[in-house]
Amino acid sequence: MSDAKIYKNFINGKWVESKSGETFENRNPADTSELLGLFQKSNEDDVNEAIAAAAEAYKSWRLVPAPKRGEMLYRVANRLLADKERISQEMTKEMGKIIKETRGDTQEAIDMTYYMAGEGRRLLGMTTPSEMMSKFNMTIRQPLGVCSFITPWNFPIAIPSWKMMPALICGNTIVIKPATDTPLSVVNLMKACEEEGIPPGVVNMVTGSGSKVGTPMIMHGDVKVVSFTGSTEVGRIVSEACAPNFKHSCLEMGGKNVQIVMDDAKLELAVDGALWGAFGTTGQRCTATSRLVVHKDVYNKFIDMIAERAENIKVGNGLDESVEMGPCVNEDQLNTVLKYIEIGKTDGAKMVCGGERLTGGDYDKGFFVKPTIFTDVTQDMRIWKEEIFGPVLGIAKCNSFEDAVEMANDTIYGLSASIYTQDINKAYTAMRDVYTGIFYVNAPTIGAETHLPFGGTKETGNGHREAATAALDVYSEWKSVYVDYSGVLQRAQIDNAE
Ligand code: UN1
Repeated sequence: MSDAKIYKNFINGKWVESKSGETFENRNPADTSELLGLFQKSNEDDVNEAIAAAAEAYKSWRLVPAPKRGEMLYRVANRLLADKERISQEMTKEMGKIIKETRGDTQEAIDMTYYMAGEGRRLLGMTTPSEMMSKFNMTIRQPLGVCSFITPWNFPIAIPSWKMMPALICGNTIVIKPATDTPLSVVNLMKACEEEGIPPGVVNMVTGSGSKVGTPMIMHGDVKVVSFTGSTEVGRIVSEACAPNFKHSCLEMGGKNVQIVMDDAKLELAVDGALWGAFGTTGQRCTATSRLVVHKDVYNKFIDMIAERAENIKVGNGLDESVEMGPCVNEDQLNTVLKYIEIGKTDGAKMVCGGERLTGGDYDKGFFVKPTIFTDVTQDMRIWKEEIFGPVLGIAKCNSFEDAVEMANDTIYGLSASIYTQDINKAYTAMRDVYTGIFYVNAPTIGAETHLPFGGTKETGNGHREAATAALDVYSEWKSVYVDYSGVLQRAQIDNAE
């Protein structure tokens, strides 16, 4: 056995080994010879223990005044801020995205934690008049209990924080299963909670596979909310598993996000936006720009401009500050990207740059692929329809603004969209008519801020939103409270007509 560092599960305030006695490896996708550590290959017994701890902790955590819970979250945010550089470096090593982006990821978790800490002194309900005399009406938020979180690898600490912080401030307790590619970032989040005094059992982490850990986390009878970010395919399974017992589920799934470029757009700006949207995070964002719809009058010019720039994107190890795009997260993801490149060619799209794995020298140590652009993409092609989750951008031509809006909506997904135009009427019309959860004007499809709702329409989501106060609706239920201080029986809707 190697001398690799062993990371444990975090259950009831303690770091513990899995009952399975087994571990799995976490390697650097930019250099697979680098082993970051061994993590617990957990099973249902571990999940049951974590959920029992969370259920027990819930009894007292729900009664801690929300401002006190908020104070604890402020300390957790301060801790994350103090450790930001280390956390970000470790994230780049386990996930591959460039260091500027992992700093952004960590910052998103810090922002979310401060934001939800502040909610501790709000969690606003409403008071409203009663239809009867001497009666007082109000609404209060009540927590639900134990929440199970299944989180992805593309935002290894931000997305866990989007789920955890609103759940905690509302008074719930949680169990999280991080993606097997990025467990170290969630270990860092757990450590911050442990060091800043979040009581034992309030936050728990169990690492391992979807089938051995994720499934029991969803099925367990004491779990009240399941929040999942990942593919629409898996989200559908989660949704169906939750349905029989009416367990709440919050699902954040696929995207096939579009950037529209009109003939009056500032083309340099639109190219900057498309490159960042398509190739930032190696295209591995659910908000990534994977479709570009460009007006016919600027189509050829735009393609020349973007292809040249994409060709010169510096790909490499994300710890090198000058690198602009890191590797794919793992071999499977690389193979998916290469498969879609072949599909694009077979379907008749024209490849104008990229299209292959990067090899030679340090590239051979990791899962690197060139930023790839297809033009002449049509609406019947698979690269137009299917989420790729990699650095592959498809460009299609539109004849008019109306055409562009129709094409933007031609997808089963509805996460993010953007339009580049100088015409305010077109911008507002697109804002109204493109049916997504997030919309940008003269900005790329990525880059959501933590104090606005995050999520999508159609097969991207199931009606919930993460982040902002919208997240509180996932992790609390309304209770309407009526206090009658008249001293007599007053019957609503019946006898108040006198
Ligand atoms: C995701 O890809 O799942 O808006 C989240 C953005 C980021 C979050 C992306 N703030 O691109």
